Parts: sequence; C-alpha cells; structure tokens
Amino acid sequence: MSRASEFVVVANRLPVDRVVGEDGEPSWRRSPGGLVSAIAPLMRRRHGTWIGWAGAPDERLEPFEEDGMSLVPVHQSAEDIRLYYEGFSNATLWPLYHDVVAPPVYDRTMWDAYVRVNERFAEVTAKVAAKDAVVWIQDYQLQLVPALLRRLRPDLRIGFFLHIPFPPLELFWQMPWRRQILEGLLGADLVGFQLPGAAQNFVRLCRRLLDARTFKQDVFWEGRTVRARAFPISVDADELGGLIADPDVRRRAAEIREDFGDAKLLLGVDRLDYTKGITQRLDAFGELFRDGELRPGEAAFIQIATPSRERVEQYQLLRDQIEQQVGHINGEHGELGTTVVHYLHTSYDRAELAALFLAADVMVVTPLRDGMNLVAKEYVACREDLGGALVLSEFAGAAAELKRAYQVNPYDIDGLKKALLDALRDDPAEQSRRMRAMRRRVLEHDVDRWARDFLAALEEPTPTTAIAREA
Ligand code: GDG
Repeated sequence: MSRASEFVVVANRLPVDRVVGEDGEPSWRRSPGGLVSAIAPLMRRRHGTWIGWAGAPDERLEPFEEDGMSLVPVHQSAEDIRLYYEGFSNATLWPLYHDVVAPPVYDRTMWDAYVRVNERFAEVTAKVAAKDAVVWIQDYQLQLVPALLRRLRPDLRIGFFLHIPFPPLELFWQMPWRRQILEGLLGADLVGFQLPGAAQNFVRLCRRLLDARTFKQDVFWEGRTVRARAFPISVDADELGGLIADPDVRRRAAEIREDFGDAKLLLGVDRLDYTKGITQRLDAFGELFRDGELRPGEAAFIQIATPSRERVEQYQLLRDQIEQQVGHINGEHGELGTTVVHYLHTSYDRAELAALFLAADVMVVTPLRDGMNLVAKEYVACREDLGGALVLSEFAGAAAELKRAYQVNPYDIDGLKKALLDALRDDPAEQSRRMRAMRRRVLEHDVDRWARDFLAALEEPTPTTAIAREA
C-alpha cells in the first residue's frame, strides 16, 4: 500500500483510462472531464491519493503513480460489477434518485454486493489515509463509505459529494434499505449536493426517518454535527477556452457549418440515458416538420448519444426506441440528400465536441431530471462569440444558474416546440444578451471554484450550535 496520504479522494473509478499504444503496450492516460481536471492540481499540491476501480474486472493491481497523482486501485470482480455497479448503483439508485423515470429494481443480492463493495472501499481508504487526513468521497455508488470509514478511522475529516439529485422523502421512502443509506451518509462531516433543495430533502429525511435533531441544514447525529450544503458543480473554463482558441477546432467548426449549408443547426450531446429527455426533444423537433413550421434543409438536428451502461436493460430498450424514432422522423420528413436528424451513437474527443458547440445555433438540453448537466455549461463556456442559444430543461440543476436560457418543461411537447422556435428565430441582439449573462455566471463559477469551496467548507471547524450541545 502507498504511503500515508493527507488528502484522499475516493470515487468508483480511478481518474485514468488504460490505452494501448502502437507498440501494443498498455499505459494510462488521464480521463477527460471536469472532475478530474479540477481535482488533479489539488492532488499534486497536497500529495494526494485517489482510490478507485481501474476499469477492468477481476484484476488486482498494485498502487501506482500517474500524472503526479498516487493511485490506489480497488479490486472488483465481474460479479461485483454486475450486482454493485450495473445493479444497485445503476438499476436501483440511479432511477430512484431521478424521479423514478424508470422503475427501480429492488433486489437483495444487489444490495448485498453494494454493501460488500462499499466495505472494501472503506477498508482500503482506512489504510491509505494519514492521521487526521481529509477524505473526499464521490457519488451515489459509495454512499455507505462515510459511516464505514468513520467506524474504522474516527480521526479523519470526511466529506461526501453527490453528483446526482437527492430525491424527496415521498420517493426515497420506497427504498428498502433507506435507513442504512442515510446512516451511511451521516458518517461524513459535510454532505454536498448540487442544489439547496437536495440538501433540504436530505435533512428532512434525517428528521423523519431517523428522528435526528436538525437545525436549518445541520443534522445532529451520534454527538456530531453533519452539515448538508449545496455546491453546484461546473466546467473547466480554462480547458474549454484553450480548445476554442485552437485553429484546428475553429476550422472544424466552419467545416461542420458548411456541410449543412443554410440550415440552422440544433445539437444534443448526452450519454445515452433515459433521464436525458432525448425522445422528448426529438418528438418536438419532428412535430415542427409535420406542422409545417420547419422544412427540410431549413433546420437539422445532430444528436450525439455516447454509449453508456449498455448491459443494463433500460438502456438497451432506450437505444432501440431512439433508433426507431430517428428512422421514423427521417422517413416522414427527410428528402433525398437532406436528412433532418443526424443520430450518432458514439463518443467523440473534446476537440470535436468543442467544434460542434461552436457550430450549433441551438443547443438542446432537455433532461427529465439531472443533478447539474455539464453540457449546458460547456456550450455557454464555448460561446465566446455570444452566438447561439440554449434550450434548457427546468429539471436540470443548471437551470438554477442559467436563468437566461430558453427554459422548458420537457414533458410539455408544445412548450418544447415553442422554445425551439423561439431559440431559432429570436433577434440576435436578444440572443447575445442572454448568452452574455449566462457566460458571466459560468466563467465566475467554474469547477476549480467548486472544488475549492467544497474543501474550504470541509476543513472549516464544525460549528457547535446550541442544539448540538443540547443533543
Ligand atoms: C453526472 C450527473 C452532473 C458527453 N459525450 C461525450 C463527452 N461527454 C461529456 C460532456 C460532459 C459529460 O460527458 C457529461 O456530463 P453531464 O453533466 O452532462 O452528465 P452525466 O454524465 O449524467 O453526469 C450530472 C455530473 O455528473 C457532474 O457532477 O452534472 O447531472 O448526472 O462533460 O461533455 N465527452 C467526450 N466525448 C463524448 O462523446 N469526450
């Protein structure tokens, strides 16, 4: 095991992906994404360690160094992946925490695997962390780790951040292991959520389900004060600024524009996930052709759907549904040489995504529920030219900050159609005003600030209030 670390990040995945070079030799490359780029510099500065799964089942790896970070792999068997990751994490927690938009599976074998894998993460962390170290646990796959770790190492300062929504009491109540999950989270000193509403849901549940004393967003539990707070995550504005300044990216954006002639370009970029509202947005777009509001050649939709959780049944069903829907829309409304929906079930590199953001007239982000949604913020961060328009679901966490987006209820297809048309047709001066306001917010609150705010709150001494003393 690597040396004791003062700062430890615990996440389901390590922040690196295995790549095989031309010589056939495998090596590691830092994973793309804001979370990793926000935390990596902090890790280097604080000689931190990151604990997580390396991405291949049934593989036992020794700790290693990569990109200035100490990485400690946690082993997972193929069965752990099936039951803990695809099962309890993504077939139970994911739908339950996203408004039950798909039915959650409640399966005791999956729960047992979730407990077992969380225990393994806690044990590894307990061995790696130095005395009084700061430990930051990430996301819904690891909600039991805070309490398991505290039992093993009461000296640690433990923070937890949930990247997805936290459901209201009326939904969370369904969970057969609801008490264990709340008690798991209460092992932390600070529990971070994307939005204040989620923190309130959590505090209310602690009061109602565990009979805990609470005061505002503090929960008093086993002689400690657990703070629940909101820290809206954001994007790596510097990385995106670098990409859009790259001449190759600009050239590629111009090329995409040219390919579509005079057509206005609408864009969706999502993991292929039933929470993202992909079918709703395509329905609305298709109906605009049916109604004669749009004609082929006048507007085209590019939908990138990155493959995700492909072994989970609901994801397979969704993929079939979208493919059928796209075929239907193109069959009904396309013309020879003019396709109206371009559906791409694949993943692209960051430069290609940035070029698409620059080329798109309207970015369409319509989740039925989303913790934050980084794509919406990435689009805004890329539109230095103040061009383009953002159609954004009210049910994305980002809607709380991006008030000048064309906000929609994705369940309301007529409302969605109207928002698409407004975003396509509004006066460019109005569009620029909206974009300027949104950019101000995103650039001032980038992912660095998110990470610094969370850690500053975690390391601040816990307030002792009158109720805490009484409790
Ligand atoms: C969870 C929460 C919360 C997408 N396609 C490609 C690609 N992406 C990138 C996007 C963006 C990221 O993946 C997706 O982030 P989102 O926030 O949109 O959604 P989730 O994956 O559901 O993330 C969410 C987030 O955690 C952070 O807390 O905002 O609410 O659900 O960065 O650009 N990246 C590349 N190729 C692709 O094809 N390279």
